[in-house]
This record gives sequence, structure tokens and C-alpha cells, in this order.
Amino acid sequence: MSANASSTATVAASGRRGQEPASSTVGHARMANAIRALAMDAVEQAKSGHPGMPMGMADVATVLFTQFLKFDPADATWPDRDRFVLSAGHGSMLIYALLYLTGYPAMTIDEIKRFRQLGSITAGHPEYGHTPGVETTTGPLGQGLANAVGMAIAERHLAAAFGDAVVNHKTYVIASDGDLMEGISHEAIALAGHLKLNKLIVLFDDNGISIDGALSLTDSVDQVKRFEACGWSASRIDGHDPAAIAAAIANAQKSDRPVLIACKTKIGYGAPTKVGKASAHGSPLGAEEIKGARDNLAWEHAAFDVPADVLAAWREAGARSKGVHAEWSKRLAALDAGQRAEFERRIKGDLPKALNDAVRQVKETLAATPKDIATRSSSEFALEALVPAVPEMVGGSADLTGSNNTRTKSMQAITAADFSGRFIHYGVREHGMAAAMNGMALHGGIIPYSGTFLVFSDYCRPAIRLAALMGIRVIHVMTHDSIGLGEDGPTHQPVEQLAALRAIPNLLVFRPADAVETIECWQLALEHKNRPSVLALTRQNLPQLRRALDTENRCAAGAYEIAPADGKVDVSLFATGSEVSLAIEAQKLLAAKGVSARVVSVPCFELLAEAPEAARRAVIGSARVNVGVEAAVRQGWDAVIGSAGAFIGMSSFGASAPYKELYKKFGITPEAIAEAALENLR
Ligand SMILES: Cc1ncc(C[n+]2csc(CCOP(=O)(O)OP(=O)(O)O)c2C)c(N)n1
Repeated sequence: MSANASSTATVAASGRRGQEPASSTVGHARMANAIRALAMDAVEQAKSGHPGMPMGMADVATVLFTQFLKFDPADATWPDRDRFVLSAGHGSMLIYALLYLTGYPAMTIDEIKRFRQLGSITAGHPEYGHTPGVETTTGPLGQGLANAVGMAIAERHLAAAFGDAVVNHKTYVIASDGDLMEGISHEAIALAGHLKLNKLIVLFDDNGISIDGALSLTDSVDQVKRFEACGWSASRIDGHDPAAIAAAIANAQKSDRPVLIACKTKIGYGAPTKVGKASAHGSPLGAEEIKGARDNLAWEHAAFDVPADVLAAWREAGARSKGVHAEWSKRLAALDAGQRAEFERRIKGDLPKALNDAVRQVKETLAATPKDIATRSSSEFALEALVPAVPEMVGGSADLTGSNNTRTKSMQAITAADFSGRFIHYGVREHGMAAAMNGMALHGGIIPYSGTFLVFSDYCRPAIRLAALMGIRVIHVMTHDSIGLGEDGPTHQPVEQLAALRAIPNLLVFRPADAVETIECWQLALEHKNRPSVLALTRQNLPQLRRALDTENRCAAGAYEIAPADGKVDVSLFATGSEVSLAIEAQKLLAAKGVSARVVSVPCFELLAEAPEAARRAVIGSARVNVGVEAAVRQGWDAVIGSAGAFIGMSSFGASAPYKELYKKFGITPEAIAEAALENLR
């Protein structure tokens, strides 16, 4: 601290000289101390927050933002900006201070003063879409790091498609001990190392402190060795030595593999008694400690007061990349007009016109030659048309490619040597995959879709939740969606996963009943630009129920009558996916007993819930008896069938056996559906 304080004093005394940039006269220490002061003042005012990490990483962040990061506060969405991910989102005041100091117009000092208050853009943890300049929502540790891997993949893929002249940027991450302790970090760094993502640079806040105290309580991993073992270049530096930080980041620019820089720092740097202690992590320092920190740092300014010369130096740093931005705009303008339009379309996230033709073509083929196949195969059939029509789709699977049917015949794999492919073998890394998909969507220019078994949605859930919170378009193909997968048994048979996914706000959960619904659900997932989707698909074959050409997307309503009643309606049978055909069989059994039933397919609960009230009421109808059918738990179904409705589904885990036997054992049969209807009519 003393070195910092004395250099601060010298620089402060020297004032501005001639035409030199403000930053060279103000000096590193005062610029970094501006971050420290804003962080401790904002946390103090909010009476909550995390001052320690921003104070500890202020030196690293200052070097990065003043010397390396390519960004333009006037255009937070400039496609070729470097991405900066604050994976340790609890240190949000670090990024808010940086956005304010470098001159993002929305980030005013008043917003800093309103840290963590309702309606401010300075939420407790950084939120994408809420704060210009925040690239991804972080807070759940490990997610940001894994998002960054997706961003770095997206950068290489788009560079392969459009050339380095328009896509050529780095992805920087600040990650903490907590980020690196989380399991997802391992999936992410292993994938990054394997793909040799050399433009990914992680600055690790190696402060040896977490909430419970010293890291030695819980962890003895040598992170440098661990990253090296995963194919990274890794080194250790003093995270308070600006020259060492700059040298390490400069070195990283030339790496042929991803780079970890472990920056030895002191949490709460500057605080007299809390420095280096867990007590600096997550609560206001208190007036005494703040006063002591101001003395230590020779920061004599009032709370929230950044002196004009320091602010000018920071604003200058914020304007550093303007020339580079202008050059980039020229290069973009010089692209062939078609290429440029395509690049701009993809970055905007608009779909190509060819999508509608592709959907129509699939429907025409299905009408001409119906397919009684599993919906996972219907999805593959749909993808054979969609993938060529929508070039921004990048598929993948977590080592279940042949089961998820997500790779079409023409797709090449993305490899370290060639990023032009459109399929990613994510390996057995569902969580890392889902978070990387978020990173790709956030980067822009890509619609990621990928595959695993529905039961492993639990392994993806934290990332799916964040995709829903951020409102980004990622599409999860999740096959083997019920006991219908059969012999693999209850470990692999989802029972509660549909309900659990439906509980996530803003997520669309589709469960198509046949090949026609599958292409319709794919279309909807693609068209919903601001929300993620899950397509729950079967392993077992299903009859194609809609055999006549129907160009309307019936699934868009969330539910529709797939088999009307004959005459007045006694019973409404509601079903999803593989159980719709069972409901149609039950309808026949009921008809034989003189009971008239209608069958409603419910491919998407969320779209049904959001449908106009009249349409929703009409499709739900007013039969004396409602029966819901889904080979899963009842939770969530009352919204469709009412609490008095009967439900045919699962109330326990499944079992290992051929699937037809399982449907009988668990009573999910046309006979059981008909019986439930009759019983409720009595
Ligand atoms: C997945 C997840 N688990 C737990 C938390 C709560 N949490 C916030 S920070 C933190 C650990 C703090 O240690 P570190 O990451 O080293 O940050 P530092 O103390 O250095 O700021 C924890 C457990 C979280 N944000 N995310």
C-alpha cells in the first residue's frame, strides 16, 4: 500500500503536463484508487454489497481497461468489441465503476449512488440487458467463465464465416476462487483448452479468500497446474504490480492457447484492518475502515467524488478504441454487400426468409409421405431442412449425438484447427455446454442448439435459468423424454423434469406429439428471439397424427384441438407428446361406450398460458370432465385441467423394462385414460 500511496502523491502533485495523455500524468494508482473509492462508497451507501473484490482487482482492471480492452462506451454493442466478463459477479461494483469511469452514457454517478436500489441499473449482481456494457448476467459462480468459453467459440466461428477483418476480438474474464471451485469451471476450461481458444484470457483473482475464510479451509488445488493440464498457458503474477499485469496481458496476446493469469491480490486492498480478510468480502466496510482506507490510498476526496483529472484520464481510456472502431466500420463497409447484409442480419438476430420455405417444405414432405417415427428423429428430419436455411444455427450434443439426432448429414464438427464447422462435440459436459451456448447467443450472430437427455436437464439447469433470466435464444434438444425410453431405467427416465423446467419463467418447454408438431415447435423456438426453449423429444416411435397438409402453426397457440368430439362434448382429454396418440385411442374407446370426447394436444404450457384469455378458454373448453395425460408428474397440470381434473401420469420413479411394459405397469394406457374419464363422469 505504501508504494501505491506514495506514487499517488507524486503523481497528484505533478498535475497535467503539456499534451501528454491525462492517464500518463494522473498515473495508474489514482486511476485504480478511483475504482476502490467508488466500490467502498457505493457499498456503504447501499448498506450491502461486496467491496473487497473490486478493491483487490482494481489494479488488474485498470491495466486491462486502459491499455488492452477494445471497447467503445458510445456503442456498447459494437460487434467486434472485446468481451469482458466479470464472472465473479458479486464484485459488481468493479464493472459499474469501470462503466462509469470510462464513460458509458447510461452509467452516471447517480446510478452508482443508487447501487442495489429498485429501478437503478446497478443491480446487486450484473445483469445482461439491464445495464449497457454488461455482457452477461453473473453471480452464480462459474457461469461467467463458461459463458466466456462460448463467446470465444462464437468469435472464432464467425471469423471463419466472415473473415478476421470484421471479427477479431478477445474475450477477457475476471474469475475468483469461487468461480474456479465450481464444477462447471472444469467443464469450461477443459473444452476451451481442447479447442485451443487462444483469444480467451482469464484474470484470476488469486486472493486466497472466500466467504468462510482462508481458502486453505477448503481448497488445495494448484490452479496454474490445473489449467496447464487442461491445455492452457498459465502463470502467476503480483496483481498489484501494474507493470507485471501489463506484461502478462501483453504476453497473452501472442498465445497459441487460452491463457490464465493468476493475479495474487489482497482482498479489500487499502482497508486498514480488513485487507486480506474474509470480512472485506461481502459487507460494507464501515465509516472508520473507509476513513482508514482513504488515508492509506491517499484518496482525500469525498464519497463519490472522482476528481476531474482522474475522471478525464479514465474518459480518455474509454475513448482509446474510437479509431479502431472507425477502421472496423470501414472494413465492414468494404465487405461484399451480400456478406455485409448477412453479417448484420445475423448480429441483429433476425431470421432469414428461407426459414418459412424450409418449414413449408418439411410439412409438404410429411403430408406426402407421413412418418411414424420418434420425435427425436422428426427433429433430425426438421433439422435437415432448417440447418441449411438458417446458417447461424450451430448444433451440438453432450456426447449423445447419435441419440439426440442433432447432427445433420452435412454438418462438420468445429475443431481447434477449423472453426468453420457447425457442430460442437461438447463432450460429457452438460452444464458447461448449456453455459457455453448462453455465451454464443450473447456474443451474437449464432443460434446455438444442442442435445442431451431430458433427465440431464438437471445438469444444465443453472445455465438454462440464466438464459431465461437474460432473455436469450438458446435451444435445448432433450430426448428420451419419459419412461418411454425403456430399458435404461429410472436413472434415465425423467419424471419431474418437465414440471421443473416449466417452473422457470420465460422458458418455453415444447413437447411435440408427432413429426408435424416437431417442425412447428422448432419454428417457434427459432422465432422466439428473446427466450430459450427446450424441445422434449421421444426415443420411441410415434404415429404421425396430422397427416393432411396444414400450413398453419397450430403449436403457436400452446394447445389446440387435434381430434374434435363427435357431437356434444362430454370429456376433454389433454395430452402432450407421446401421450397424445394414447388419448386419441382412448377417445375411440369412449366413443364405443357412447361418450363423446375431444382431444387437445398441449405442446407448450407457456404459450397456452400466454394466449389471449378467450382463445385459452375456448381450447380448454367446458366439458364435464377433464383428463390430463403425460408420462410425468402432475405438478403444473392443474392450470390446464383444473384441480378437479383427472390425471394419468407418473407419481413415482420409473423402472427398467421395455417401454410398452412400463406404460402398462404405470397405467398410462388408452384403457386407463378412458376408465378415468368414465369414473369422473359417474
Ligand atoms: C453458485 C454459487 N454459489 C454460492 C454463491 C455465494 N457466494 C458468493 S461469493 C462466494 C465465494 C467468495 O469467494 P471468492 O469467489 O473467492 O470471492 P472473493 O471473496 O475473493 O470476493 C460465494 C460462496 C454464489 N454466488 N454462486
